[in-house]
Amino acid sequence: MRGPDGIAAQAQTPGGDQQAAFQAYLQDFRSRALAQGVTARTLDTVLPTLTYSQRVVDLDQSQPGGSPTSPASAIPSFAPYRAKHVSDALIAKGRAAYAAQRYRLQKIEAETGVPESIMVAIWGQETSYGGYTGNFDLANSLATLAFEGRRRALFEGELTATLKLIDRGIPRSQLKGSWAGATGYPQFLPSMYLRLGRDGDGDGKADIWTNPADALASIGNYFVNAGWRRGEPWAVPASVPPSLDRDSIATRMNSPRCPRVHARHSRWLTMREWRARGVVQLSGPAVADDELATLLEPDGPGNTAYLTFGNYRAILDYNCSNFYALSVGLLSDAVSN
Ligand SMILES: [Ca+2]
Repeated sequence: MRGPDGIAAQAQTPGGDQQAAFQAYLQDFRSRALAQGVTARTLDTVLPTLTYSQRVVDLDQSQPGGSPTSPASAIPSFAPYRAKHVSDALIAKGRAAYAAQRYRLQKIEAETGVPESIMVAIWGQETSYGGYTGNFDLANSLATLAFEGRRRALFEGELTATLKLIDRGIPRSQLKGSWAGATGYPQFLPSMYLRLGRDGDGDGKADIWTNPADALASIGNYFVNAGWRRGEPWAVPASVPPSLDRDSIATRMNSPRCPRVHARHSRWLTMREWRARGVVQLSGPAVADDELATLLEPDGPGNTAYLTFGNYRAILDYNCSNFYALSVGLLSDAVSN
């Protein structure tokens, strides 16, 4: 990650012109937000408090996706990532969270088909089970990013959604999160909360900021929406024979969404076809012969490989990174064992 002393930080000093342009943008935005159904009362309360945040812009521009110079070949090893994200401490805290929420989780799994441990693992990966959820004021960050304009449609939509949450009575002091607008235990974007937030404890409110049951129910609902298939695993570890002809299993698909992540997987073959090629499941649940899987070798040939199923894509939908999806799955397996 580039430091805040990079070129971008020097090019845009938040002087008077910048703040004036930001205020002009907010005036334009106000009419669009009214048309979207945000109340004038909320707009009149929130908009005058917003200021352009150079820090948020610097963080946005230091993202890998924001720099066209990051080399595609520089894929780090999964092992150190795994050590950090599927640590003994996260597993132990996950088991405690799993036990504490069990009675609610069982109900959510029965309703959604999403495994209890997958919901817990997302909570663990996103915020260390609620330990850290971010301190950026959502309205201020999202207004800044919308004004900056690199992804205005996305961030203006999220700013509008944040104001709708305030309209619903959620206090602004609670609407904090990452610099990019992810909020609460599951790190939902505000629009995602409006669409997929769920009440998990029956009080009629979906409080993903302080209530684990509501956060877990909302995560479960997210996975239903992302196409999670009940009773099917996410992936299983596999051994790969040195003789495997990798050209013959190369994918020919070009995914429209995060193509680099999907390009690291083989094409889809059935478990029967994998076995015929000498790729053998090492552990995990029994998988039907005609189940389709892709082969992922996160650290290349000779290291641990995974046969990944349709449900792996639902985890990628939450956060499109192979290391993230593997960590969620492995933490889930560890928590439920
Ligand atoms: Ca609730």
